[in-house]
Amino acid sequence: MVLKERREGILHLTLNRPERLNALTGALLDELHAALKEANGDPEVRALLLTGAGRAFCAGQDLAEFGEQKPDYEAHLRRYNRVVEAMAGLEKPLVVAVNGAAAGAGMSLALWGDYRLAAEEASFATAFTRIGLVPDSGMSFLLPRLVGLAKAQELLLLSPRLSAKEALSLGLVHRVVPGERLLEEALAVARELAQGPTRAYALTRKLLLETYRLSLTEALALEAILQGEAGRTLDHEEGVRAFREKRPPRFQGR
Ligand code: T3D
Repeated sequence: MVLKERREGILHLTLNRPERLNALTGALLDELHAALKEANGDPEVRALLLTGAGRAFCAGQDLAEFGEQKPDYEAHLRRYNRVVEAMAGLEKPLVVAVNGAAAGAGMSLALWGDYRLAAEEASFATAFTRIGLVPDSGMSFLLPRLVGLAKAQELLLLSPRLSAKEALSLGLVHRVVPGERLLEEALAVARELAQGPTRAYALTRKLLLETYRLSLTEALALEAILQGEAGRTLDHEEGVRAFREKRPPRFQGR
């Protein structure tokens, strides 16, 4: 259900239930969680790329998973939350290539990428309230931060289906490319990130999330602590040396 392929320091993950638009089941979420944890602990992996197989990126929760049974969503969400915590806590950058429809929790997963590319034919829909649910998988946390409260209200309450172009204009994705070039372009970004200063990226990710809940004084203090840590890395030494020697740096991710 989750295809894994490693190359050039990149772990390429593909949600692979194309016959169901890669809709999320408990088993798929568990596989995704395991892959994220494994990647995080593996120093050879210095960037991740997430995409979907077939014509969709991910249609969110598989609405057929529970059949006629009434699911215990609160319990089921623990599986989602583990995945989201793993994505938020990644110590390497995550590139997301949205190849088609991203709806509900599928849209949430896409938004957790640090760099998000969309194919021209991709679309985005929050979808939750359309089926009488509230936003989950971090959508209520991320969406207003990405697009502002007013737009988040509209996207969550009315759930319009946004084109890739609209998503770009709202800042939901960083770039839109023709579908046939999506993977190539996403891999190029992932490759660049995989050759970068991995610790500095990890600490930057952490800062960007943490500062939302901190006062300015606390944010400045955290910046100082994490700068101290970044300053002790070999990559920082290499970055300064390369600058002085007027050559591109050769970062090792340490
Ligand atoms: O803890 C919990 O479990 C709660 C967590 C909730 C998290 C959530 O993600 S809630 C939101 C769930 N997702 C949705 O409500 C999205 C539903 N799907 C759609 O809105 C649309 O299908 C898409 C925008 C994703 C794609 O539209 P389109 O026009 O390209 O395809 P389609 O014709 O609507 O769907 C094609 C088939 O996929 C169709 O099946 P059929 O008729 O060919 O047999 C459709 O039923 C099926 N499908 C689409 N989404 C889902 C799905 N089957 C199961 N689960 C889905 N989410």
